[in-house]
Amino acid sequence: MTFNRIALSCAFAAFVAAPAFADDWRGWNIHPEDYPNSIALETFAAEVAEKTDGRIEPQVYHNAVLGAQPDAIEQVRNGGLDFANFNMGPMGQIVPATNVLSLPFIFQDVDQMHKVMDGEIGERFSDALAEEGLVALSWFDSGSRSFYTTSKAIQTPDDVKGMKFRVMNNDLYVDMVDQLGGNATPMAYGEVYQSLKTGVIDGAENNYPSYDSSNHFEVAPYYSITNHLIIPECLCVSVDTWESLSEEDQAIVKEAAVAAAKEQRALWAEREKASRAKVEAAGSQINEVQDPKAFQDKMGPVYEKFIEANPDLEKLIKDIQSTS
Ligand code: GTR
Repeated sequence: MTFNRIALSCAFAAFVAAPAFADDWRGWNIHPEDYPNSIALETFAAEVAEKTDGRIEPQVYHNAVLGAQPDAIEQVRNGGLDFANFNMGPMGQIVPATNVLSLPFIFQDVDQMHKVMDGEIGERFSDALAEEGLVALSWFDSGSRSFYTTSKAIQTPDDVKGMKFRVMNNDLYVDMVDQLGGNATPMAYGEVYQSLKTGVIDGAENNYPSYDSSNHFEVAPYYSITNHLIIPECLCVSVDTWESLSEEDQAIVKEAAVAAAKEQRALWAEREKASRAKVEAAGSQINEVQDPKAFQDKMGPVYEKFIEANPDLEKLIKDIQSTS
């Protein structure tokens, strides 16, 4: 009898400790589990679950198992998914202001990108995203992107002539490769390895950690340092999900996202070095381009066309360029 009463009260205590209905959040991630972004997303998920006492249980789905990035952006916008780590590249097709971040050589370096995104200009991007259903809670690093190819190193813009490159889903990148005399094919990240291997494309472009984790280095061993794109990434929550939260939970989620970004940036710095060392050891040829400015000098028409189509964004471009 006594035993039964204790057992019953324990069961009751367990029942009241766990929230009646935990809010299960589904989070999209393109990268494998050991990638800096993935580790930071897991930290975010664990912290949100802990600090909300299990009211929210975020789960991260790695390796793009929930779909390609452009589709995932749509799903977070319409509330089908709750959160994600998105690159601002494919975002440009939906939130035009974010296209400014995809202009080649818009940032001088990654430090300037951090200054811009962590300051008032970053808030302007967050506002533009919020209007399209995405709450950007913090900004992740994605380093800088360079071209890599299957058969020869790129030294000058002339070397790009006639080559076929995979780019992310954004017309700006097609214009960028056009200006270098190459052909660009927008393609999902998950299809690039096979396309490089079978010769459907001659090259692609990315940062060292993605060049490594996607195994593209195995089939495109010439990595030429052009640093032509520096594109930030967000930890974004669906507006629907966000608006369903109490103020207290919003504060918890925001704080966890900011902490996750801090962790991601620290892990990123280490991973860039480790990935470069790994691909070099595996036989990749890292080619220090002698005159990266020659590539930048070709980008005038990309800017002109963009500003002509988006005159209201010219000031934003200028504000970024003058941030120091
Ligand atoms: C990676 C980025 C991904 C994805 C990928 C790509 O660097 O983190 O979100 O945009 O590049 O090239 O598709």
